[in-house]
Amino acid sequence: MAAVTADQTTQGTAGTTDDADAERLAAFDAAVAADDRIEPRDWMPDAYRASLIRQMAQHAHSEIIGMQPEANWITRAPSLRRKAILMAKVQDEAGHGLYLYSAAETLGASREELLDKLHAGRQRYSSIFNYPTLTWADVGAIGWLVDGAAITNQVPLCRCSYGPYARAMVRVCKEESFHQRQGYELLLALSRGTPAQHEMAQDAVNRWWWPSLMMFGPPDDSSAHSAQSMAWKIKRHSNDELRRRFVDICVPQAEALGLTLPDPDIRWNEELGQHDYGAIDWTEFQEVLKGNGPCNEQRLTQRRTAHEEGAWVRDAAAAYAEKHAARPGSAGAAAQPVEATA
Ligand code: FAQ
Repeated sequence: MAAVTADQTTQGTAGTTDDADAERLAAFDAAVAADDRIEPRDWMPDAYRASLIRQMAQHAHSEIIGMQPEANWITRAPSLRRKAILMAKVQDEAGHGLYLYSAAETLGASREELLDKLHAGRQRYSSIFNYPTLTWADVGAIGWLVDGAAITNQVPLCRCSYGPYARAMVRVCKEESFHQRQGYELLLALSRGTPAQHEMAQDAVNRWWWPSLMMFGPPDDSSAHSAQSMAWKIKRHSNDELRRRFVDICVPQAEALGLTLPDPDIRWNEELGQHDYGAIDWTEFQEVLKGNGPCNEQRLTQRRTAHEEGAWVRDAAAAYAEKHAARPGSAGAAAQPVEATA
């Protein structure tokens, strides 16, 4: 962004603080309008920073809490191949959390602070991860539908106005795309398997369909943040636009899978060139957000326990870094072990 940097703000050319503020805001607005990226050292309005931290924190928390429902099946995967794939996928989700916490750090929000807020119930994570994984087919339904919804939402975030968030999304989307395909392939194998396997796949889709639609957030007329986030080009599309796009993607895929989406009201709308779909139970969504979903308590308790049990790892890593930083002539990175060459 060729705008005013945070350093320059202390030496603005305008005579008064008001003038300087107006100049910085105008530069920020112009950068957003021109589709330039806002970078960490650029000046930005406090509300823009706060809104990004809110969304990115929720996103990061979703990635790490989202490891739980699928990790539940790692020990029970039906083959070594499926187990290896699932382990890699769950590990990828941890990686996504790390990119996002690092991106949030560029806004001045430390990972420690964000995790404390998650554990205290003061920041959200996606509603979808408060549903249980009851059968092996749920792993396929999560890959196909949950990762599919995540990609639909996140591809436009690759063009988010905030540089570090947009760049993190590029890699995340590539990996989510692979996750979505493995879920689809898993469901296809079950759908074409025995009648019992087909039934298990259909039951998983029945249970995950509606919560997946809720991932996109409340309807546009009750979305508190959409208008401002879209004006700032954090979000590029509204919740309902993306939800409808997701339905359009899923309808032919369900057909190819030989599975039925559990909504008798889905039909092609010739005029809109998109599918219509049935009414979403927004009361259920609000209840999950309030903490009353089937697994809210379990997910948060497990997260807090994992954090407490991992304290020794964080302590050891910090002690190691401190020891190496204190070595004479060491700049930290120079103290890394060097691989032997032949
Ligand atoms: N769950 O005004 P809006 C994944 C809250 S990653 C919980 O519309 P906004 C990968 C919202 O925060 C999935 N809360 O908000 C994976 C706000 O509350 P607040 C996560 C929700 O921000 C796959 C209030 O409702 N992805 O799945 C939800 O403009 C498999 C009003 O809502 C992201 O986070 C919800 N579903 O739009 C991992 C993507 N929806 O803060 C493991 C980035 C809304 O006022 C396994 N985030 N709320 O208290 C976004 O795009 C947006 O934040 C939205 C919400 C679209 C989620």
